Order: sequence, then C-alpha cells, then structure tokens
Amino acid sequence: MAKTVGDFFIERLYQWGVRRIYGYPGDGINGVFGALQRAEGKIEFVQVRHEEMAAFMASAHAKFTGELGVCIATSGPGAAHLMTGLYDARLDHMPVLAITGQQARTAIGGHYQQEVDLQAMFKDVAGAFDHTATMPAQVRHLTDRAVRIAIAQRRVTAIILPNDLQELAYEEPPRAHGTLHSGIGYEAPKVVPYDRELRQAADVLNAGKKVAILVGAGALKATDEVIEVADRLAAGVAKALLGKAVVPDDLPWVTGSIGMLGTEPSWKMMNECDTLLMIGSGFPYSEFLPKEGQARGVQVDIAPEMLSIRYPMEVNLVGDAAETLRALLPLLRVKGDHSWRQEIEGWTQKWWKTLEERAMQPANPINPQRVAWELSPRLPERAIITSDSGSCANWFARDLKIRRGMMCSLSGGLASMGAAVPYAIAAKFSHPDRPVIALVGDGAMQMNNMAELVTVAKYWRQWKSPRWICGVFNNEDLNQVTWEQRVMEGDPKFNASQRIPDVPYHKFAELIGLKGIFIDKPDRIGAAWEEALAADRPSVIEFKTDPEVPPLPPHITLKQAKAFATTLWEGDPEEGSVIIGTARQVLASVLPGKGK
Ligand SMILES: Cc1ncc(C[n+]2csc(CCOP(=O)(O)OP(=O)(O)O)c2C)c(N)n1
Ligand SMILES: [Mg+2]
Repeated sequence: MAKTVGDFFIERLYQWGVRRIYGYPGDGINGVFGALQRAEGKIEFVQVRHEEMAAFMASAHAKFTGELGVCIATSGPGAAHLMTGLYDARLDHMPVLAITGQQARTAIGGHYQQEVDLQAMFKDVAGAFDHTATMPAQVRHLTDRAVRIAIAQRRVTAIILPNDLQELAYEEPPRAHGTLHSGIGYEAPKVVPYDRELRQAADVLNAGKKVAILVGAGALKATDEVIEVADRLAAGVAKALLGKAVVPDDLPWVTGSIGMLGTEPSWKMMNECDTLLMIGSGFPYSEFLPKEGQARGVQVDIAPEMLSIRYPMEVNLVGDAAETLRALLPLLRVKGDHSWRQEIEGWTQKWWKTLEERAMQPANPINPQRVAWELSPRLPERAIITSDSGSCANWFARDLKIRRGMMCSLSGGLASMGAAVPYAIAAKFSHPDRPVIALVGDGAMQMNNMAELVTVAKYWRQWKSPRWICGVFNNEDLNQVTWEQRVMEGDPKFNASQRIPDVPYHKFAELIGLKGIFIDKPDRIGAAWEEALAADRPSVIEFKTDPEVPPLPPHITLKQAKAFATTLWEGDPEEGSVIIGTARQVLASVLPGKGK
C-alpha cells in the first residue's frame, strides 16, 4: 500500500521524537488512526474517556517530561471537547500539539454533519499555529512548523486534517514556486541576559536588607541555583503554586505557597521585604506581592511578555532561570546580617505548628487538612502529586510538605476542575516506576475524574509499579466556592448550587477492579495512605470530610472577615455550632482577640 498522508504524518511525528499520543477516535480522523496502527507501536496511543482528558494529559505530559504533549480527536464534537485541556496548557505555557480531523474537503462549507469551523475555534487557544491541510504536499511543513513552534515558544498549536486528505497518497512538495521544503529538529538555546543587566540586578539585590524571593514553574530546573542565591542573599523563598517543587519544604526559610492558597509567612515576607526577586513565575495576584514602591524588584523570566506585569520591576532579565542565576551568583555578595532570614525562619516555624494544630482540630467527621498533613511524612521518594481545583488545592498548597526529587502540579493558570486524575495518568505513563497521588474533590470526581478511573483500570497492569492513588475529599459540597460565596460575597451557602450527591467513590473503584478504601475516622487516615501505598493495584481512598472547615486565605482582610461573620447570622443552612467553631478558628488569626 502506498504511503498515505496519515502514514507520512505519523512517521514525521515519530522523527520529531513523539512517542505517545493521548486521544479518542472518530470517523473524522480514522485515516490517522489507521496510520498509527500501521506504525506498529512506534508511537503509543493512550485511549481516554473524553477528549478534554486527552488534552489535560498532553498538558501534564509536557509538565512532567519537558517534552511536547500531543493529543488527538475527531472532527466536530471531539475537537470541541479538547478545548479546556488545551487552555490549561496555554495558560501554563506548555508545548502541546492538538491534532484533529475535519470533514472532507468537498463537504467543507456545506453545513455538513459534524462540520465546525475548527480553525476559528482554535484561533485563540492555538493562536501560535493553527492550520488546516488542503494538499498532501502541505502536510510536511505544517507538521514541522506546528511541532517546532509549540516546543520553541511553549505554546499550543493545532493541525486540522480533513478526513479525505488523510487517506490520499502522500506527495513530497515538488521543486516549484509556492512550495515549502521544511526540516525537523530543534534545540533550545541558552538564554542569558547581558552582563550589564546582570550587574544592575546584582546591585539591587546586594543593596537590599530584606530580600524576598518568589519562584514559579520557570524555576523548576533551578533548585540548586535558587538555594544558593537565597543563601547568599539571606533571603526567604515563597513558591507560586506551579513552583511548589522548586525548593523542598524542609528548608527553614522556605515560606511555602503564596496568595489565596498561601501561607502566613509568605504574606508577611512580601509585606515586609525591601527587595523582591521573582524567578519564572506568572503568579497572578499583585495584592500578595509587596505594595508598589515598598520594594525594589528584579525579575527573571524566559518569556519577555511575563516581565513586570505583576509588579513594576527595576531590572527585567530575559533568561533561563538556572543559567541566569548561575551568571548572577558571582556578582552577589554574601550578606553578613542574617536577622531578616531568622525572622522569616521564626514565622515559618510557627506557621508549620499552626498548620499542624489546624489539621488536628476535630471535625465532622474528618478534617480535610489532616488528610494532606498525614500524607506528607508518608510520601515516598520521587512521588508525583497532582491536585484538582477545589478546597483540596488549599491543603495541597499549604499542608503538603514536598521533598527534593518529587514533582507536583495542577491546572494553575486556568484552575480548571477535572485535571487531577488525567494529570496523574499522564504522570504515570511518563514515569511508570514513580508513585503517583491525585488529590481530588468530590465535585471534580463527578465532573469527569471518575470516568477517567476507567482509563486507570484499563492500563495499570502495564505500569512498572501499580502505586497510583486517588484521594477523594467527599464533603458533598462544591466547598471552595461555598466558602468564596460566604467570604467574598457575604452570602450564605446556596444549597441549590452547592450541595452535591453523596457517591460511593471507593465502591466505584472496586467495581472496576481497583482497590477502594473508605475512611471516616481521623485516626485511620495515616493507615489508609500506607495501605494504598502498599497495595498491589491502584487505589481510591474516599475520605468523608467536613465541609465546614474554611479553606480561607491565611490573612483574610477585615472586610472579608466581617462579610464572613455576617453569614453566621443571616440564615446559612449550616449555621450552628460547627460553623461557628471553625469560624472562630479562622477569625482568631485575622482579628486577634476578636474571634475568640
Ligand atoms: C471547570 C470548572 N468549573 C467550575 C469551577 C469553579 N470551581 C472551583 S472549585 C469548585 C468546587 C469544587 O468542588 P469539589 O471538587 O467538590 O471540591 P471541594 O471544594 O468541595 O473540596 C468550583 C465549582 C472551576 N474551577 N472549573
Ligand atoms: Mg466537594
């Protein structure tokens, strides 16, 4: 059989180094699936339950491997399903290629079945490169450009292949006017600022007496360099959510997360520093950074468009985090005065104690903070942890102590529900020997993570280690939003929108051949994690958690605290001793003396 366009396309992706594609079939893309089959395992195909999950997996694949993530779907409905996962990659700057089918070229424009203007649909999310092939000889450069642009610019790109085209005989572009003769290959350059800018940055950092460092995902490969810079500057380090694994939490001057899901020492450090060094972070909330004018700023980012958009920086360095910090280090003077750092260490030490106390507070029946708290000391070496969006992201951000060599991620910029299980599946395909743990709310389970457990059931036997765990926080509530409504709006809980059905997640796991564990006793939490980590198959641990433990910022403002307090009097369906008890706990930290 002559080589089809589909065969050529798959072969070209293989030459680019693609070894795995996540997706779902359909008649719009059958010509490419046929080619995948004929390629006899050169590229592994991972079948998901829903195309959105394939896009989340492609995004997570990029996050956990540094490689291009690839997802594939049919025309119309399949392509449309990809969108949220692609936006997840887009907002977190991940290189992802989306491949979709399309109706036959002869039908396009005919209001044909499953005909959607896919190029228009992808225009925003895959704006860096979004094209429909119309001729066999065009597919070579479309593939080369889509892959190179995705990797080089860390963007989402899309190739749309009409189904009739996929089956045509492939033709190389003729040597003629109006043809392209593209090639494969890309190596990332070393990106370091000029000496003059490095000296300017060093001058600012050397002059500072109270330096605060904020790291994000861009610094994930710069752990040693961040530690060395922080030591030299006697600084503390706060971590944006996606940068959680940049530096381990056992360092006494690592203040942990920042922002709505942040910690008190991060908040204090940002409010009291005189110098801010931000490395590889697009952390969105300026109100958690120093007040304008309070601190002199230096920022390092590989993407120029990310510079000085959250805080007006004095020195803006375009560069790779590790390379730039290495170049900066010889210019940084060792600070003799360690009093600022000691102050940060004091706050941090106290904060870990506060977190422990909060986690150990009795609740009805389980305090969700304790679920994360008890996991930390039991995390195996090199574990990969994912979190969904919901209140568990607070406990993931604050309570979970990450050690060196671990990885973790979640849907950061998009903060989409439904990412934790597909992320954890992609983590396992990328690193089959590593233990993987997903933390997921019950709403997010019901939305789509539950169905994706079927994918785990389908594939786990081929993973080198079966250690794959989904920890579910069953609180029968869309709790993060319930608290946002209470605290930000001053509204009582709206049962119609917030309450969700009780579903036996652990039983569902057992039904499909996984291990199921149900926990409603706080003193069984640690043992449950241990049991799942020792199991001979993937597990779902269902924790029956209390929705009345507030996942609030550590330092809600007086205005928010007042709004929150009013909900206690104004007909919240949960009003009563439990809510007032937990409210006291939080208000006590915001309004010293007033919450008691
Ligand atoms: C796709 C999507 N829809 C809605 C939201 C808004 N949202 C954020 S957290 C949340 C509640 C999540 O509930 P659940 O998964 O049960 O976790 P919980 O907060 O109860 O722990 C909602 C609705 C979102 N982030 N993503
Ligand atoms: Mg919930």
